Amino acid sequence: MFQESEHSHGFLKFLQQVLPVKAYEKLVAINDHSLLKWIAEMIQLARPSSIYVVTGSAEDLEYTTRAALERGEELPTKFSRHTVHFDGPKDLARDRKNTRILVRGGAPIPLINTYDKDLGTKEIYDISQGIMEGKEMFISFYCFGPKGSDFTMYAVQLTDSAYVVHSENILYRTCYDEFVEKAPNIRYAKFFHSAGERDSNGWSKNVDKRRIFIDIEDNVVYSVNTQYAGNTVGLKKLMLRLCVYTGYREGWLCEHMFIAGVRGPGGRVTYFTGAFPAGCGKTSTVFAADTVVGDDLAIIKSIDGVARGVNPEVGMFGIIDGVNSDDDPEIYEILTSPDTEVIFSNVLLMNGGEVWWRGKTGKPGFGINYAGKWWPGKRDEVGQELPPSHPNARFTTSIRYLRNLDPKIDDPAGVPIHGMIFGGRDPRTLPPVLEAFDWDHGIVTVGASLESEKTAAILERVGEMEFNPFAILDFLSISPGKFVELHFKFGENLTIKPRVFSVNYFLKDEAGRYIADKVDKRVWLKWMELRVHGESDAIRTPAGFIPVYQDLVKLFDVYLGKEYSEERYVKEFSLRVDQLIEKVERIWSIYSNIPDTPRRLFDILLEQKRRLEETRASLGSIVHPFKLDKH
Ligand code: SPV
Ligand code: MN
Repeated sequence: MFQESEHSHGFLKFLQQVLPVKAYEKLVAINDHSLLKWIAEMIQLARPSSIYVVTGSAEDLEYTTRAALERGEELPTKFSRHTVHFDGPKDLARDRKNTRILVRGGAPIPLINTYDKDLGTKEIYDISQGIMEGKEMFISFYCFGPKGSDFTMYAVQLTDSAYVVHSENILYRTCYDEFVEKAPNIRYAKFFHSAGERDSNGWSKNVDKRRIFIDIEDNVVYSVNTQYAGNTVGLKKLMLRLCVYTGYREGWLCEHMFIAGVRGPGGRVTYFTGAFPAGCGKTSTVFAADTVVGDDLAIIKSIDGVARGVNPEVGMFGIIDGVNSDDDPEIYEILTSPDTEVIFSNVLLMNGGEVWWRGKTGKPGFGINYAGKWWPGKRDEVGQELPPSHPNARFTTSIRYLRNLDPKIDDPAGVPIHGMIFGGRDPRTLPPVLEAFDWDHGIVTVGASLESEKTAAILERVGEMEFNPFAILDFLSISPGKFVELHFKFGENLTIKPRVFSVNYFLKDEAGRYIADKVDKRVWLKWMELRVHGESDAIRTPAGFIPVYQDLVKLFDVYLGKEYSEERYVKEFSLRVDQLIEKVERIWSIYSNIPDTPRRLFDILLEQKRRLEETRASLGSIVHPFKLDKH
């Protein structure tokens, strides 16, 4: 702790001692003593051997990129701006168990992993004593949103990982100047990260002491003994939790959603957001749209009664597994161009500097991957063949490389959101596209009811549906009940409420075959675009609106040059009433155990169930769409 008096600040003296002159000057140009004091405290705790302040200048960016290579956090490839990072075999994904929301007294929040704030802070401080000894600490500053925007939040990252800073320099807008100009009149999050001790492979050694603790009250996140970006890159999923909490207190939405534009008649662009659990088509939906604003996160506020959204990021941290030149030509081109800047993580780096992942042309050859040296046919300790690249291997690159990047990506006012799409992996129940009756109905029966099939290897549980409301369950810092209530309130203040849609690309027929083609999502998007503008009819079912057959025939012809048979329509859009009722019951029972769920959610579920039961009584368990009325 630092000695304070009216005229002298102990923390300033300390900073002056430990920082090189230039770095000290850069820091104290930020007129925010509480920030400087926190930085001093963290330096005193972690005891780095040197400190580097990243202002975002070309020199600083260059320094960080070089440091990542020199320190073996990233490895070079045959292209100078493509590098490979390995997280290590025990650090390949987000750590749900050790990611906890710190709350005073450790009060439980339904479905959220909480921990007593004092105990958590003490634990982190104990683990972090001297954790940066012999290492350099980077201090960097970012905007979470466009510059000069009321949507934007701010963040300071302290880390001993050049890989984390390099990632953030790609994924976010560097923002040191804004701190100098605006602090202390800006609100910012503080991220403290250390990869901890690293072994000869560069992997974090003490993963048993991996902790990701999120202090929502003080806007601080601590992350130690881990490297995987979902655990370490402060502004990604750690910021999301802080942002959700701030939004809840202030009445706006921070969502795990993409933002994309769909072109309609006359060239108009209509914006949609979309929430999907991992592996359910989120990225492919973004690319099936016509313009891209963002691929992962959205901040949505009501401005003059209109929901407007910004993408707080400017880069993508995307799944690379399966990315191939036929299905994902644009991403593939970015990932294989010699001039782009890309960090590949947990792919195969072959001898000779070529990168390989599942989906890349050519065969994988000798090299290194997430588990060390790799050769064709290599087996792990239990005799299982080791895949060359990991299923959660990823790429980090700028969104600005995209040809169809939306010109409004940097617009401080964001874009108007006319529709929200929710999608899961659902083989049995939901049709490919469905529109809710209204905002509240959509929030309850689509967003808050989002589920996705488990694809884990636990055989007897495959096919079970996993509850993931708004595809944000892993990132919620408040109760799901409160999150639903927030959406109701948000809707009340809107004069134009976004339409709410459900999509499902994974419906199977009786023989267990997927019915839809990968490309079909483009048609569902175009249908939704027309619905938003009231330019397409629909059939009213007890669960929401579905497309009219003739409209789909036209859309398939115009956008895909394909015939759409009546047989397929009947397969895809026949209402599976028994399953829909079961879904309502499942969701009902989950929220029954969440005490702060608003009454209105149960009312809406009950109405839905009643409508479905009435339909079943008159039309049976599977209802042919032609038997239902046109709206
Ligand atoms: C996700 O899992 O939703 C991701 C990757 O976008 S992570 O950063 O790990 O959350
Ligand atoms: Mn995500």
